[in-house]
Amino acid sequence: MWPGPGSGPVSRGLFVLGMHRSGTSATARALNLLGLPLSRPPDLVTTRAGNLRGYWEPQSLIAFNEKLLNANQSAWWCPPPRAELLRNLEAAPPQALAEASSAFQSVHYSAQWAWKDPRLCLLLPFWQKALNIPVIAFLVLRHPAEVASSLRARNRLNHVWGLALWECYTRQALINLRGRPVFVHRYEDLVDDPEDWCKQARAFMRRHGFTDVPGGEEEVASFLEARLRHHRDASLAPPLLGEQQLALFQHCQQLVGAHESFQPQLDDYDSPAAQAELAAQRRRWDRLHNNSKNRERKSNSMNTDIPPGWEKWLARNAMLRLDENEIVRIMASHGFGEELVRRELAELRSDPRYHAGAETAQILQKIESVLDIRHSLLGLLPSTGQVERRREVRRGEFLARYYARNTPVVLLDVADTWPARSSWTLDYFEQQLGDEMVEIMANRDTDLNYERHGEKHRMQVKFREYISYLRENPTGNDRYLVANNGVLDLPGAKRLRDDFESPAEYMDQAASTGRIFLWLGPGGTVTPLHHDVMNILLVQVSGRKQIQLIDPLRLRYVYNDYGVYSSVDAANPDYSRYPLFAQADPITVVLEPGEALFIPVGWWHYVKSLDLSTSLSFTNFVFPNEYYWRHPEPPSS
Ligand SMILES: O=C(O)CCC(=O)C(=O)O
Repeated sequence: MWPGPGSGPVSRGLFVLGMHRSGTSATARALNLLGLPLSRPPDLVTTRAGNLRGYWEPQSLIAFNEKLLNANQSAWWCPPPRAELLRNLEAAPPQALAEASSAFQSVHYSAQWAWKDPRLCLLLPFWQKALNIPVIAFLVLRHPAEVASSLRARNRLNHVWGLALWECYTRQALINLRGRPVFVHRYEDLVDDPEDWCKQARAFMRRHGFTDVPGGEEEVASFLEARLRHHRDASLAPPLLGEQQLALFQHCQQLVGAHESFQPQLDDYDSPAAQAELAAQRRRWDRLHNNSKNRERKSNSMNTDIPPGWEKWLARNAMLRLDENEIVRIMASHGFGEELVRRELAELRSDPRYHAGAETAQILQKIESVLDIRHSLLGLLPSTGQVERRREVRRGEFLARYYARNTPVVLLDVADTWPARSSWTLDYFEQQLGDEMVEIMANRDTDLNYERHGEKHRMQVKFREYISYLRENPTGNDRYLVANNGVLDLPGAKRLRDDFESPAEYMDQAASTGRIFLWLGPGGTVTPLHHDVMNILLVQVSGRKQIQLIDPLRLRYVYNDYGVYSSVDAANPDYSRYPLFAQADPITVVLEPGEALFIPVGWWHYVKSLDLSTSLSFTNFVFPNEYYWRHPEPPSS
């Protein structure tokens, strides 16, 4: 059970500082594995199954910090000049400090903690005042060119901008940490030699009164290994550093190591180029911010105006070239006058932003036509709409017929010799792992979107308690041990790994850490319609599962509203809201014990257990299995 908000002291903590994209997340997670809690788990930002990347930072405090920057007419991507920020933070009223302290205590509940947010480079003086505790810190450094390339790939910031941010965050971190105990390391120190890093980090932590937990080195190494695999950025030409940036970077290199009283030697001011770039970005922030304020004013003052939801509907359909009369007719049926709608359309079409949107929509529609044509051509084959069920598929054939062709198949013989097939009973799990703490997803019955809100549903239990729950509840959807709980990566779960093996024809047996996942739950568990970001082999060890599969060529029929999720309940589609889903053409497969379903990357699937069930999913194929995805997400403000 997690203690309630604000129940613990905030007396001892490690602040993890460093520029965005520098490895602060990996550092926070590593400290966490050495024994420092990061925050209440529901508040922690991490990501989905099979993707071990996470940000390992409490969401509510990120929001708090971003609001602090916004109050200074800035944001993480356009930080304010240091002197101005300090002046404003210094003048923060007691109420703001009390609010900060209470926000902090509601997520950092334990007597010791680590807190990572790159914004701390800028905001540390404020937090020190609000929390009134000694600052002890880890500072992570990464080469500015790598940071800038990463920001470009991930946030589409150009190199000049990325370097200016690196310079500003790094400089402010160094200055704000002056005189404090600081452990400075490079991202690559952690990645290249996690064991040595852990040794040094432990020594530093102990010297400063933190209690670490034994072990953890192996987990740190395997976390980093998995992270690295997922973390390669597209290689781009490295940006050129300015003279002052180079000097700052070189000085940073000299600072690597543990300091009892950190004494960096540097100018207080960023290079003129960085200052100019960030000033330009702040003007952009201001324009964006004030424009939206003006819009708010405009829509408040004119009650004959079209509300934002309808404005968006109208703009989208105009860009998708829905006939103007049809737009007028639909809006009229919702009470909008014809003249108003036609005026709004004319105004919209005179805006260059409309033309940019319309061009994008045309390309999108063209891509959709290509997908539809491919799907209808495949429909000419009698085998389309069925999933083959095969034995003895050799590696070459698997590649040529299924993997490279993005075609699902049921493999009937991959688990024939696994001891797990007979030994994995609830009694056996209890005997082998009963005393281990495991994570499960819980309270799913209280939340229609339990899969999307996975973070909120994580719960730690003794494995024995979960087994008792399964005995008492052989059916239901409230609790489920899923891939995302990472149980097989617990040191105690090693014993289970001797009970099965990665199918050698398709899998790289040496690369299994962090890439094989256990699913254990009652009959009736449902994993709602989604797709994975890589290829998966789902092997049924015991019990049956029913799976609905939808070809990625049917993308526009599944209403992919966010990330990898569909908004349709595939078991009970509401066709009045989601009429296109009627053309999604799902294929149903029932997986019996011992059978394996190859779910190719991007294929949508809805999974329901028909019995109390144990499955394993494998992602460690011998073939490349990493893809670059862009998903729908809410527009950033
Ligand atoms: O077995 C389940 O409940 C879901 C499996 C799944 O969706 C997956 O492996 O991606």
